[in-house]
Amino acid sequence: MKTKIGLLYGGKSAEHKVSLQTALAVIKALDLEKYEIHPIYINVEGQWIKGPQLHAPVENVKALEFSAENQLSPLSLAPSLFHGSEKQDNRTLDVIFPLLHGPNGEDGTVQGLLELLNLPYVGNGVLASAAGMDKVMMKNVFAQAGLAQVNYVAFIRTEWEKAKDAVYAKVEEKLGYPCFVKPANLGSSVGISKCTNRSELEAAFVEAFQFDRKVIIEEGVIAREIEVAILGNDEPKCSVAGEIVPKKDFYDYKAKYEDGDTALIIPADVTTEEYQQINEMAIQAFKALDCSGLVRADFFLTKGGKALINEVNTMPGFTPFSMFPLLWKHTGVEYPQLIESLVNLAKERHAEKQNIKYTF
Ligand code: G1L
Repeated sequence: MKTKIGLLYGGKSAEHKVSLQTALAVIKALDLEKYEIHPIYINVEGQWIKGPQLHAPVENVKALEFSAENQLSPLSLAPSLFHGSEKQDNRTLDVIFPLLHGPNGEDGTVQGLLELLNLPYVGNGVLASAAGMDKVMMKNVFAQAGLAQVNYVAFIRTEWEKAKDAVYAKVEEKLGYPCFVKPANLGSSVGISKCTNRSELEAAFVEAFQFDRKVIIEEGVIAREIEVAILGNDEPKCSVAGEIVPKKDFYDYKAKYEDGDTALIIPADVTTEEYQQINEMAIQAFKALDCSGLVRADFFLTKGGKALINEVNTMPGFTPFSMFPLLWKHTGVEYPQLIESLVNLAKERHAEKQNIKYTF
């Protein structure tokens, strides 16, 4: 019997278009002998729209942007409630593949909905998705796990508003310059500033607080940026390492997302000891955050060969040209195989959960 994949994409976020491109690539890679593809489009208004089952790859993203006529209540995805366009076919969707970013998608909310519906889904659960979306939470978890990372401090808006000078003084005392000011709660690099003095620091706080009520300030380090990809559930495996070489001093949102002003080097030129360190830390981070399915783990590697974990991305870029799939390709796992593994990991995790007792 074919596995029915519910492909959930689009969304009310800045990455709507990225999500569509990714959905297109995933559709192309899914083996139609093994999988039925049921697209579910979330438009920019946030409406859920069920498309017709796909029997062949689609040519472009236009074919994935359905009009609001076939609106669907997210709750109707529930096994007992599901009535798709194929009414004669009572089988529910077997696995949901959520390709969504940002608030309502990457922060655990969609995962929560899928939990309530008891539907298997690809990737991280509620806890890891939510913790992975909040830089302060994530770093606190890493600290508790004993993972090496740069020094950081965090403030909420009201703390800052009440005593700005004390806040700046604390940053200077704990971290000094240069430092980076970031909104705690954003997957991308909007609202991020590099500061080398007090007046830049003041401007950076104003900027970052536009995007979140919580701000994190990180010590600036001179280091290479190394990333690895993790795949698995309870026994996660690590890919080869890749390096990101920014062509500018500091890689801002525009350089990263619009200009493609970075070079990816895979495999990264690191020593066996450096790779071993990164591999172990990435798996530790995956476990500390209770991740499942996948994660991209980003590191700083200092001149002295010390690895510091920077962050993990629970929903990494996922086109065949993104770091995560490229890292697995160089490790010997091609894109279609990667997708198949993720679907199997989703089924596995869901099956295990069915055996858990909730009462006694
Ligand atoms: F489903 C997975 F595999 F967990 C998954 C989900 C989402 C992998 C990668 C992504 N990535 C994204 O959603 C995106 C932020 C790149 C937008 Cl498409």
